[in-house]
Amino acid sequence: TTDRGFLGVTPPIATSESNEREKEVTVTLMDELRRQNTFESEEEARKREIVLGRVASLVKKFVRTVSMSRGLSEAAATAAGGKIFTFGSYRLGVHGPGSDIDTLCVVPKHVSRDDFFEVFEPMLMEMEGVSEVSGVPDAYVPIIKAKISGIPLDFLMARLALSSIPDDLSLRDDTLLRNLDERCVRSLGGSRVTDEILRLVPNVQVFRDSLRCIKLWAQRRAIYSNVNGFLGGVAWAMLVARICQLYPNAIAGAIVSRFFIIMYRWSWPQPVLLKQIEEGPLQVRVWNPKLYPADRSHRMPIITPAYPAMCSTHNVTASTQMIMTEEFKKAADIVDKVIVGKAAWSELFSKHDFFHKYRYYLQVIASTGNADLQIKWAGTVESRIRQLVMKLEYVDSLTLAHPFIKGFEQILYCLTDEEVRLVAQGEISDAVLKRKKEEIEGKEGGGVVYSTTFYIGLSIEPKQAGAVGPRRLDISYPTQEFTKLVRVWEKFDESSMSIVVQHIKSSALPDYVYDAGERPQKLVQKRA
Ligand code: 3AT
Ligand code: MN
Ligand code: MN
Repeated sequence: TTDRGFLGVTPPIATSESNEREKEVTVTLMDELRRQNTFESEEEARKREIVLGRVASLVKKFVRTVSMSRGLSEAAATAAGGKIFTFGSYRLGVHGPGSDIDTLCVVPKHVSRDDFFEVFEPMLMEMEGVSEVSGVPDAYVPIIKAKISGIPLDFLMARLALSSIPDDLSLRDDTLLRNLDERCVRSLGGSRVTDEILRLVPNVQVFRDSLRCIKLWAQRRAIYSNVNGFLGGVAWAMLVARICQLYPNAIAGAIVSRFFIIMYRWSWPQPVLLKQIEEGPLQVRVWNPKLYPADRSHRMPIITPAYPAMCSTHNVTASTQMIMTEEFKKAADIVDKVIVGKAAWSELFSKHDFFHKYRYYLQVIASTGNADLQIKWAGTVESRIRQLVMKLEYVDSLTLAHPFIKGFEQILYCLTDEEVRLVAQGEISDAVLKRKKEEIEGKEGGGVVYSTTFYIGLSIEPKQAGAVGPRRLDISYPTQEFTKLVRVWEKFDESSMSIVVQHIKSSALPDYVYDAGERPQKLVQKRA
């Protein structure tokens, strides 16, 4: 708590303790979260600690090795230190079984980023129990992914302007960022933000339990995804943290209930802040809508608490904002019923109805003939989908363009070149969808096509009374603009990558978008 006696940019709304009923529903909420398998086992938790211990030693060994190769004595090389910090869901204490451990490796100034990929990565590969090591040195935030004893880890690195990294180093001091490479500043960001969030909530356990509930709800309702214009893990964490600040003595059941009501009524674009935005020692922009028009365009700004303050919700569009607001309302109604005993928590976590909700859908199909290339191409297309959504929002008769949060991947085995051509154009027949790899082996012509399909649900304005003829929906302009936009990607290659945007009726949705037994019955008959 600060010298003003509270955490946050305003005083709390209420400082009262939770009542008996709120305590009861907190117990049933935690039971439901366990039933939904959101917690890892004690065995897995112990395994993670062992893995982290081994990683911490490896980072020290890495720093020592590089230090000695730079001519430092053995004693000086050992004193150079090296330290790991975790961030992401593991650091927040809301990870589930199978979550990764996001790990930042902090090294002294004489250890370079090249060393991280040329020395640390091979050391990692040699470690016992390690698999699937893959480094991406040229990413915006360079990263090494690996699995140790079956636990996935993401490794980032930051090189500080210090000659040694002591075990008790803290990353809180903003002046540490001075004279650092931008990639190091970005890599430090995740850890500094998570630590700051934990410092800014009045009760960490209440925050964790509440966030675990909100994360599960957002995932089930298909509104957990930063790239697609919804909110990512950090943004959801900051929203929950703000509600915790407003009710410092409330327990999880009460926080969750207030969360939905307050978020439903929030007067956007008023930002959600966990503390006042501060200036700092770098020549970087700090979020400021008074100064920067780009920041003024943020519809639901949720601002990170560590310097340099940034908006974590840059991708939100008019459509995704509407969808999230509607979900806040629905959830608030369910939680109201839970509190009076007329609903169970499980209702809050019911699956989304995206593929039942709209009459028309857009399919955005990205395909290539190569698995590695497909990951990059599909990722590029996905990261531009919000641009398509924004263009669609300008179409008169469209009230909403609802992007689904994940793409559906297919490997298609084509018998002929003609089939390959059709598949690349988005004409994927049932025969091709069902064909097995063995059926094309040893055959001339045809080949394998990797395709990823993204869906956008379209809500069309009802026809005006007295209007003549069917309502025509013309989306050729936004879709053409969108395909042009993805083709200007610097690595785009006409001969190996294709992109198709087409609209289909809901009855033509493929079976793979539904769980077993989920497909509306009438439609199944019509198709048969
Ligand atoms: P999980 O439990 O792991 O699913 P999480 O919140 O830890 O949830 P991630 O591991 O995907 O999620 O991400 C952790 C943080 O890493 C969040 C963000 O600060 C950073 N991050 C994630 N993806 C990227 C990315 N593509 N580029 C840069 N930073 C990223
Ligand atoms: Mn993670
Ligand atoms: Mn991760």
